[in-house]
Amino acid sequence: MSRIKILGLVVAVAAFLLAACGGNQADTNEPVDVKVTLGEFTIKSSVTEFKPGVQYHFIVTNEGVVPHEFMIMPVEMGGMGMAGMSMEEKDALAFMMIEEDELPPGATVEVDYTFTSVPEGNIEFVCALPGHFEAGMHSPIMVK
Ligand SMILES: [Cu+2]
Repeated sequence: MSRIKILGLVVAVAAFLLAACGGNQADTNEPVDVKVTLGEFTIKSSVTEFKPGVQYHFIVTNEGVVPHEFMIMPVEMGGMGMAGMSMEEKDALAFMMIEEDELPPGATVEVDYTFTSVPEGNIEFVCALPGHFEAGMHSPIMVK
């Protein structure tokens, strides 16, 4: 290949990359609303697929009759490790959390969160109050 052809190729690749970056930037300008509903013992979300670098505006409502909490965290082996963990250990694993004090019945809490990278493992929305996870209060999401 001649030097001119290689230069042309480099310019074409650079132009393509610039275009791709521009597209991503447009996406991140507006936060994406994510409506999450907590109940006994369910977590429902309007969005279950997330992209790193995009700002998400979580609107979390407790429609249940007891307080709940909301966490985004890795759940290994279908949550089998969760039972042996203290609340502090679970909290330390969480990417983001809204504590039960802030989510009494009927409460709505809004929090912005951006995934900085694609996390390893199975990521789920979780309520880790004693017995709640086991009763079904977790819901898998995708970050890719
Ligand atoms: Cu709960």
